Amino acid sequence: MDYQFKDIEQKWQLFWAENQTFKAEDNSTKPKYYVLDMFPYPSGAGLHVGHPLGYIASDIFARYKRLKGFNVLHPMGYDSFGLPAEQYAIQTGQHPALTTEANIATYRRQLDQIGFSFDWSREVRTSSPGYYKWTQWIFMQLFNSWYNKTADKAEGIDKLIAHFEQNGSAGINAVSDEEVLSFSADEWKALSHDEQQAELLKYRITYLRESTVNWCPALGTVLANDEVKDGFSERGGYPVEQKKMMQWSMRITAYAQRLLEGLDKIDWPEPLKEMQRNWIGKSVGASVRFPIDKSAHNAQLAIDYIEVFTTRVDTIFGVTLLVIAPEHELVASLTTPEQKGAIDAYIAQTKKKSELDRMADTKTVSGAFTGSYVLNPLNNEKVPIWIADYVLAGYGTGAVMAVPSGDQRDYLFAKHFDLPIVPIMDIQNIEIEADPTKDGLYINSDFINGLTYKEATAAVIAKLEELGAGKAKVNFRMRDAIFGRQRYWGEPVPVYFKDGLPYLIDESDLPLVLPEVDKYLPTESGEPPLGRATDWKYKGISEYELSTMPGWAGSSWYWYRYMDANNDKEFASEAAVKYWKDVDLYIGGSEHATGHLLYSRFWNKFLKDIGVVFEEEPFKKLINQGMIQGRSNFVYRLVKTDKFVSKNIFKNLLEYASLIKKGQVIQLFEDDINYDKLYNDNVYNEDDKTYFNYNGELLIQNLHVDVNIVTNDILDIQKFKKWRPEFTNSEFILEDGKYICGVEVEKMSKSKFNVVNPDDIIERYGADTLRMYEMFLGPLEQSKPWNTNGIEGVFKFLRKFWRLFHNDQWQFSVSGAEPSKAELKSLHKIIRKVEEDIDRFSFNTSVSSFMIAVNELTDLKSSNKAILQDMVVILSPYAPHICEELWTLLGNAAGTLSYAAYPKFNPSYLVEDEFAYPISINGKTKMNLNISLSLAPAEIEAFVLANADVQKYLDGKAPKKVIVVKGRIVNMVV
Ligand code: ANZ
Repeated sequence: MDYQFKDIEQKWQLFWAENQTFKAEDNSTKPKYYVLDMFPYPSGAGLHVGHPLGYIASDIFARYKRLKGFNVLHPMGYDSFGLPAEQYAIQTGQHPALTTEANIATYRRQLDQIGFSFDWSREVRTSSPGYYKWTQWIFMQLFNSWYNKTADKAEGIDKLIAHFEQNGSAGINAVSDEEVLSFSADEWKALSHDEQQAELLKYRITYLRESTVNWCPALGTVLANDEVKDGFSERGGYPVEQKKMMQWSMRITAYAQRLLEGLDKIDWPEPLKEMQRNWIGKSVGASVRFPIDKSAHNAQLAIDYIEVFTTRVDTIFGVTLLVIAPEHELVASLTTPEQKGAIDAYIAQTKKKSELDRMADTKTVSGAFTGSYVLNPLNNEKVPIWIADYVLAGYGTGAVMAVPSGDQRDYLFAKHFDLPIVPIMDIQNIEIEADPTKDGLYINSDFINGLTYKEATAAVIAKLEELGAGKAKVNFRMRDAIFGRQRYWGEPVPVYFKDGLPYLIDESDLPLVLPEVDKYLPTESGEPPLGRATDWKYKGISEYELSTMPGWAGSSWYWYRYMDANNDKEFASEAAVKYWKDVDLYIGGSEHATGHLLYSRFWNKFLKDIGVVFEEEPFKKLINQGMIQGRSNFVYRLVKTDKFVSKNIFKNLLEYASLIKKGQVIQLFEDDINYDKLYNDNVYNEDDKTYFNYNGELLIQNLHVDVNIVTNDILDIQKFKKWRPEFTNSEFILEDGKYICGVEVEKMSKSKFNVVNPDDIIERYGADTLRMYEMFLGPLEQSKPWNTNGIEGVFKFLRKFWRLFHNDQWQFSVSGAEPSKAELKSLHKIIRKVEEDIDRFSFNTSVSSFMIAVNELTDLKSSNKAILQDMVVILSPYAPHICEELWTLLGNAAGTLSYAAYPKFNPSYLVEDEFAYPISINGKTKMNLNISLSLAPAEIEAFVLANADVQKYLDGKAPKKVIVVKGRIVNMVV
């Protein structure tokens, strides 16, 4: 029978599902291997051919590892909370759960069709209560923990309370809010319950605190920095303002150093690690306290100093102003009545800018003077306090000692406002940031004059410490992560309120199920949608938290759930976590570099600290698959006509257009163009349908056309006319009888009509062809356009492979004879090649090697059973359906080849590939030696040196140098 991919693929997909072929064992004597894909958000559009790229690669790897004797965990699930379903709910009233359910069904159907070897018995959905029960449980553990810096790990809040009861706050070295109280044990005990709880909140790893957020009133939610562009929401373009709100946050900063160090121990792409390093942003510097000059209006101020963070404490003698963020808590108290107008106006102006804009804008100089001063702790000089938006409230201390002679921004600021600039270095041009490591020695204070950068830094820190005015400090750019959205479709936070303070609900009340609401919009009073739920109170009395968890909650631990997906007693059993440990291979997009991948590492470390998981890092090896871009096709319409010109004619027209500009005569479309008019000024004439305007520019519209009605860039005219009603009467100006479309590579998107649905490819060629073709497109990590031009070739290859097992009448027929040397050589070449390729994740190169091997075997007219059976196993990770079918036809016991043994490479079959290497000693060829071409240079060297004749020439001496040019010559110098 000819290659009937449809029947074969359906048959095996059914077989795998019915037999749970890919169910991983939880207890196995085999070594474990965990292959994970980033699980998808099930969007309404379904999968396009770009989505499965990474899944195909990981599936090949998973199947390969099974053949190699591993117990493979290869699960799949859905990150199913998220905005699109909620937006749809707002528009249509359809419950997001229903939309999500329908989308998941589409995804599942599409995934099944591609023949993935997922263990579906472990499927997870972040939006199902059985799953988010454990997301809520983890939240509770975070709430019940604090970070002990001395132990460098999270510990139970009970331990902190016990310490407070015995010793008060003394001896606690914690990651906490800035303002924590100092108290004795007795003082602690004297605090009221509420006061104690408020204090503990400053230590909990997840905590409620007032923070500045990007608030979008129109969308009724807080937006992340990357969702805001130029002060407007990216979606919808609504104004966004900075607002202080009570928000749940996660103290990820406690883990900054461990997150940084862990990067050195994992096998991830270097650029990705670098992004995380930058995001974490470790800076080594000092904190310095500048005493506030209280002679003026603020004599009553309770706070005595402003603390700054600086990485250049050595420049302290060049400080001529202190700049604090407009949001700094002291602004109001520091502002003198005379300056109030200017300060208020400036604050109003900065509210419109997002933090990202503020960081990005290095040119605009703006700010206002508060009217107050601080004193430089080292020389007592009076330094004015300004506010400016280049200082960010959330970084360091939100205050900067500005050194116009040392820092470019400070310099621009001082210039703009005509403030003094005191040089710190003996350099000519202070417009260039002073770099003491290059520019040499200090000049403006006896204290450090003549010292080098290192010496000056150490001296200043020592002096500040002595004065109690500062100390060395490491700062991280990373902030605590906001953990809440004012939206409906997310995990409810398992918290209720009593007297304004948050408390966890009882663990036995988990999961806290998302309540029903009448509308998915904020309430009239501006509360999140959960505020609409009627009778939704804890134990019937207490208000619940109304915000829901952010998108990253459910995805920050999901790989553990797969280890024990159906456990309703624990998030995963200890035995399962101990067995599966961590993810050996994780494949997914690089867009998650600083989101998902950082949060996951954070939660993983926390879960390890509390003893429920055992590895410090969750994902040992990670690969970012490239994006499959769309390959868009275009048609060219002459404006205001139904005429479409083929691509090269359009290009000619462009050339002619430039000729007209130059006033040259043209000859084109004799019938269509009135030349006389072209030369008049008023060439553009609607009624005449002339195609050029006054400037000689073409009036041609460039329209995207659905790539599914274009084959090899040739438009199917009949289909085009039917594609949209407005094209029914189209006319075409063809070239060589065809309409050729233009091409451009763009993002794959519905609006560009360049989306290719895997369903269509599978319908035409089958899943095995799709799988191999996606790999064939190029290296996995690279982005590349989808281009169906080569897909026929891959399909033909599979048919040719099938053909090897069949005679001319398409009857299955293989021979049981001894394989020939040539056959064995072909086979073992490919065994080795594919093994090497897969181990390097180079899937595209394997595909071409398969093609070569099948051509070789076809040329050899091979139908040898032993050879072909091994071929089937090697190819099966790539094209599993056809291989399963052939495996059965070859007479193997009923069942799957998924757990067959991977053929063993035997180098001896390749030895006849020899080359007669000239052996040259001191420039003279002494003899030729036959050596296998498969040997590496070092092996060739060893082989040559061991040869008795060579030994004779060397006369017992070791050569000084041996140069092996593989496949050419061996040179020795003695
Ligand atoms: C004095 C100085 C002199 C500085 C000099 C630099 C050069 P990184 O490396 O990113 O940590 N800074 C501190 N807090 C800030 C804030 N909240 N917003 C904006 N800028 C802030 O940068 C630390 C440096 O950035 C600090 O060192 C401070 O300026 C500024 F010749 O202090 B420097």
